[in-house]
Amino acid sequence: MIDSTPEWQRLTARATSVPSLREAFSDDHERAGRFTWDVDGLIVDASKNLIDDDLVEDLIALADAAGLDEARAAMFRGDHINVTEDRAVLHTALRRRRSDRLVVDGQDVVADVHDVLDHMADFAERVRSGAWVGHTGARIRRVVNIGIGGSDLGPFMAYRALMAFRHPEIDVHFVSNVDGTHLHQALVGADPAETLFIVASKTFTTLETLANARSARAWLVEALGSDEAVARHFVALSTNAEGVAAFGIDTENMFGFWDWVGGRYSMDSAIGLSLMIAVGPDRFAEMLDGFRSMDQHFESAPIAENVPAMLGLIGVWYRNMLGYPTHAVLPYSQLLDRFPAYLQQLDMESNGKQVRLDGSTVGHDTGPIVWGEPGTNGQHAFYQLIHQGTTPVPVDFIAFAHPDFETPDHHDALIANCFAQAEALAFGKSAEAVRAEGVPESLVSHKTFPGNRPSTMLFAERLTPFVLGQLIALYEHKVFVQGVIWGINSFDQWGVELGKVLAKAIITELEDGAADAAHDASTSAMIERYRTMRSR
Ligand code: G6Q
Repeated sequence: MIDSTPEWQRLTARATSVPSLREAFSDDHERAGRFTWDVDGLIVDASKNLIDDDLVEDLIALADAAGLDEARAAMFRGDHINVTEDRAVLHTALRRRRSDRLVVDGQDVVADVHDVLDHMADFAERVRSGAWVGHTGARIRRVVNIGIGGSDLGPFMAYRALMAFRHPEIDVHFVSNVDGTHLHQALVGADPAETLFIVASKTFTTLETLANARSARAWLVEALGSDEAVARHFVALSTNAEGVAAFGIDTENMFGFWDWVGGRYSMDSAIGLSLMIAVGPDRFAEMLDGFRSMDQHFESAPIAENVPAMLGLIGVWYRNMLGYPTHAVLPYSQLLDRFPAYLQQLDMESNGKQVRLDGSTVGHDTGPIVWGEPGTNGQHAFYQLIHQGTTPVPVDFIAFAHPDFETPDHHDALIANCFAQAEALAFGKSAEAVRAEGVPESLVSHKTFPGNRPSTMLFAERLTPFVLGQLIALYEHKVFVQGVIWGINSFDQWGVELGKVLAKAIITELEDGAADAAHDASTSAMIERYRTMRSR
C-alpha cells in the first residue's frame, strides 16, 4: 500500500515544515525559471507552489514507488488497465498520427480511429458547405447535440472555447438535462427544416439522452410532416449500432468509437462531431495535434520535467500530506467558462474512489473537489475565502497573451488581475506592511493576508485549438498520475450506478401508483407529495 511506504511517510513528515514562498523566492533567484516548463508553447509556471528541490525529489521517489513509469507505459500500450471493466484505456490512440500503428487485442486501433475521423470530416464538410441538406432541401443552420456527461461536457466546453473559429452560419446547441426545459431552450427560434440533431451516447441506453432524442424526433416529425425526415435530420455517435438502428437512425449516419474510450475521455473521438462541424476538420485536427503534443511529452519526459506528472504529484502533496480538500481552476478567459465543469467530471469521476484496484479500502484521501469559474468574476465572489479563509485552496490560473476577441484596454486589465491574484496569494500582506500604511490597530488583523497560498500559472500565446488540446491532455494525464499514486481505477464510474437504478424504480411509482413500501419514510413521503401536487 502506498501509504505504508517510506516514500509516503517521508513526505508526510515534511508536512510540518512547509516551504515559505516569500523566503524561497528571496533566497533563490533561479526558482521561477527552475520550476517553469514549456511544452510546445504552453508555459507552466509551478514556482508558486509549496515545493522545493528536496520535496520534488521525494515526490519523484513516491512516483517510482507507485510504479508510475510502468503504469504509463501500460496505458499507452493498450493493456487492460481498467480492470473492473476489463478494458484498455486508449484515449491517447484517438490522436495518434495516421502513419502510426497500434495493435490492441488483434486490431490496429489507429487505422480504426482514422477511418472514423475521415467519415466525420466528410460529413462535417458537407454540413458546413451546405451540400448536406435537410428533408426539405434547406441547408443546416442549427446543430443540436443531445448527450450527457462525457457525451456533452467535452464538446460543449470546446465549442465555447473555440467560438472564434466557428462557422458563421451554423450555431451549435447542447441539450443534456432530462429537464424538458433544456430541449425547449435549444429549440427556441429553431427552424426544423434547418436543424440537425446529433444523438451522442456511447451506450445508447442513457435515460436522459434517449428521452431528449425521442422528444426531438417528435418535434421534427410533427413539423416536417413525415417520419422520413428523420434520416436527414438525425445522426448518432455511439458504440451501439443495434441501439442506434432501433431508434430509427440509419447506421450509415452513425459515427462509431470503441469501449477503450471512456466517456469523459471521449471528446476527441466521434463525440466531437458537433465541434468538428462548428470549427471544421482542419481546426479539429489542430486540436488533436495539441493533444498529441502533450501525450508525447507525458510519455517521454523525465518525471522531474514532466508537467502532468509534476502537477499530479504536487496535487498529492496538497491532498494527502497537507490535507487540502479542494482544487480550483480559474481561467482568465471567458471562452473557458465551461472548462472547470469539464474538469470536474474528468477529475472527480475518475478519482473520486475509495477502493484500490484490488478492492481493498484506501487508507488516505483520494481525488480533491474540483471547482472554479472564470476570472475576474470569481474575484468579486469567492476569492475572499481563497485569500483569507481557513483552508488553503491550490489554484490553477489559465491565461493567454492575446484574446480571441480584441477589445481595446480590456485584455491588459484582465491579465493584470490574474497575475496580481497569484502574487497576492503567494506573498500575502504582513501585519507590518498593513500598519505601515497607517491602518488603525483594530483593523490590522482584518487587512492582513497570510500568503503562502499555492498556485500554478498556465500561460500561452492564445487559445487556439492546439493549445486547447494541450490543456485537456495535460489534465487527463495529471488525473492518471494521481490515480496511479493512489492505486485506484481512474477509468470506471460505479458510483453513478445506484442512483440510476433507483430512479428507474421511482419513475414507475411516480407514474403508476403508490410508493413501494421498501423506501424509507422520507422518500415515500416525497413520492406521495409529488403525486398529489401533480394530480391537482
Ligand atoms: C463518463 C461517464 C458518463 C457518461 C454519460 C453518458 O465517463 O461514463 O458521464 O459519459 O453517462 O453516457 P452515454 O454516452 O453512454 O450516453
